[in-house]
Amino acid sequence: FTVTTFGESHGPAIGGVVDGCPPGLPLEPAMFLHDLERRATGRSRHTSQRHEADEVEILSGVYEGRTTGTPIALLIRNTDARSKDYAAIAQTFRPGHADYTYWHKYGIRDPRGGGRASARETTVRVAAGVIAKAWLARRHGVRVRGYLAQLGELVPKGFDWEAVEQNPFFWPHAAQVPELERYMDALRKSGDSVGARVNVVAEGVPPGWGEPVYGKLDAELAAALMSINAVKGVEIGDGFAAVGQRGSEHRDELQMDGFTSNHAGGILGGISTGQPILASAAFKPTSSILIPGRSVDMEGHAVDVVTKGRHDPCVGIRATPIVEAMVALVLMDQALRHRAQCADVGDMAPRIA
Ligand code: EPS
Repeated sequence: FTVTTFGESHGPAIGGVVDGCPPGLPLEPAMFLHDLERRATGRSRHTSQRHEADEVEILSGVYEGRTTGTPIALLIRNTDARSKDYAAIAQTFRPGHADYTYWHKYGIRDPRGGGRASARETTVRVAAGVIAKAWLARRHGVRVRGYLAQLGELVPKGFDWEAVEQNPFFWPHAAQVPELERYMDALRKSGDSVGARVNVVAEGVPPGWGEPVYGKLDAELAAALMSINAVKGVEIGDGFAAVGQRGSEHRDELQMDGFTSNHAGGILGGISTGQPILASAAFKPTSSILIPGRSVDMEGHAVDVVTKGRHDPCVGIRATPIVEAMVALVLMDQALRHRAQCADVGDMAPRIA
């Protein structure tokens, strides 16, 4: 099961090909609306004010509302591209941005904005994730959902899944939302940006998905989450907090009615335990900001760079659906691989709840 994407932020369209989806899965354009809307720009004053329609066209792989098993090509036309936003910085490199590394790798400056480095590319990941979420839910009853677990220095003071979809931050504690609004308004006025942490929980994953050495479930998740723009850290379960724990604390004890804790984040030895999978991604502060930063231009002169345009003061605010999508894509791939190799194992292994 593979996904590839194409397109630039300021080109005519973006899109992708999802290959290896089993036949027979009901799929229609309306199914993409919800998650694409959750990720989209311009839906609150706290994100980029670019207004994209983000409508998915299914070009192939679906017949009479069901997948056929052939590659599913998805197309999303850019409807609000404005590459002239980048004219002022086209000869220089934004500090902290991939402008610099792309130039060294390809020797070409793409005038169409951030091009492939823009978070616009993540639209297609979310669209592909819709397919994976639908297949996982239908075939295995798996549910993948996420929330914003930190915004700059703010952390949730309570937790309620119901709250997450009722505010533009995906924040799990409703009473704190006004505080987040004030925080973001002040940040935007200052011209600066902040980072964020997104947590994702996948429930209903049976024990046994993953590989023991190469292609470990946690390694695949880490690679998938790290491949999202601006991600600088990934944790599974307790992640880096495990460094300061004792074995007696970290190990998840087993009883016949289940595990007593989930420090491992639902994965042991690269294979799912049957507990919820817990993954977390750290997003860096957006590099395109209004505060001048030192850089060099392409002729080697020292310059100060200020990035105007329609940028997110915190790219993590819109990232919850993206992290969910990447987790779902990895789980679907692992489920299919597991089915290919181990479908006959059945209930031979004794199970706890
Ligand atoms: C982004 C910068 C802005 C955002 C964009 C992400 O776009 P651009 O500079 O390419 O016009 O609007 O997000 C989207 C367009 C999107 O759909 O997510 C960036 O620097 O990553």
